[in-house]
Amino acid sequence: MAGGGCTGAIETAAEILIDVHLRDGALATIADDVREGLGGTPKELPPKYFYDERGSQLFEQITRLPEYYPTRAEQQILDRVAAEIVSAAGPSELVELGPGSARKTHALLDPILQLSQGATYVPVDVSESAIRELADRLSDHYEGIRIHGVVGDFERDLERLRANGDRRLVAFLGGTLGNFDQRQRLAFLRRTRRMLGPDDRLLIGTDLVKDRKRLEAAYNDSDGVTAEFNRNVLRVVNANLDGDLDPARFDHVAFYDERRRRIEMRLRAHEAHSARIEGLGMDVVFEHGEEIRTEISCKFTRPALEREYAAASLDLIGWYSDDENLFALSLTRPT
Ligand code: SAH
Ligand code: AVI
Repeated sequence: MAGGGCTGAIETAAEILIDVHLRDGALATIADDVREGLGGTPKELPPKYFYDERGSQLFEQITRLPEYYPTRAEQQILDRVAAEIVSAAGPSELVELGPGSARKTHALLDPILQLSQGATYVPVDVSESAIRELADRLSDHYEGIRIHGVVGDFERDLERLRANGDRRLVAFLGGTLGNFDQRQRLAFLRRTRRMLGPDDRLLIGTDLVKDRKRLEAAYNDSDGVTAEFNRNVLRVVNANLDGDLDPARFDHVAFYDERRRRIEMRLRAHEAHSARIEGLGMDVVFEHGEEIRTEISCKFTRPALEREYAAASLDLIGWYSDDENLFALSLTRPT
């Protein structure tokens, strides 16, 4: 995301189109989000700012950590049920919100392209490097695929996705729904619901409630990759708003809040200091031990999700879990 350009469309090859909506998308909100988030108490920053090129690479490393089970669990489910879901839904377009590297997406694209040669894949991600890399890889891998990448914010830019009359499968994998709080989830689900025609389907991956030990290990890996990912949000703020926030002055903190069923990730200042954010004309003072909340990662149960889907006029029509019941895929359709 850092260093991204203005709105525009770049034809990179006959079958790849990449739209870039940054200045009026994700980056349009960074000044307001940082002013509000670091100006208020308690301090907080939205998780979408983790993902510049370095942040996207760090997340990719997280997915391969022994402690971080969600990616492997979701891959296992997809390998088992993706073909069945695709054959029932019959999509000729796959829209994926926040695909990252889109490694797991192969499980959906393989059967979609078998069904419909020339199907369209529409990945929407704030990370420009992620969109460009996946577009290169997938266009090499799948002959005939049409890729319409969108570099933008799935909280703001969904209305821009042109409906083309094709039957759509919309995928939101990885547990990213859990990075919203309940109010944001409802707003997001309702907005996504509005993209769906009667025959379209929405497939959502969510992490499930489980024991604290397993959860906390996943967000406190022994190699410190998650800690670096967490600190990366400070680098993104610095790069975009000419700041001098010092990542080395913050400890990584991640714990499970059992009552709220969510992991909270924070950065804790281990000494009192202040930072300057020139782009906002703002000095930020940190007390010793003061924290910035950088992410929540909510964990779910089937009944809780079913209620949330219903509130967004979505019917749960399929529920798929892995062998250990760690993670689930929900298949929904508009009511
Ligand atoms: N779906 C992938 C990646 C999950 S990481 C997987 O399951 O492994 C979350 C992804 O969502 C990242 O690629 C990040 O860049 C993207 N993302 C986060 N917030 C976003 C937003 N508001 N709009 C668009 N993309 C966003
Ligand atoms: C993208 N999202 C679902 C990840 C999660 O588990 O909440 C982001 C992450 N944060 C720390 N590790 C991984």
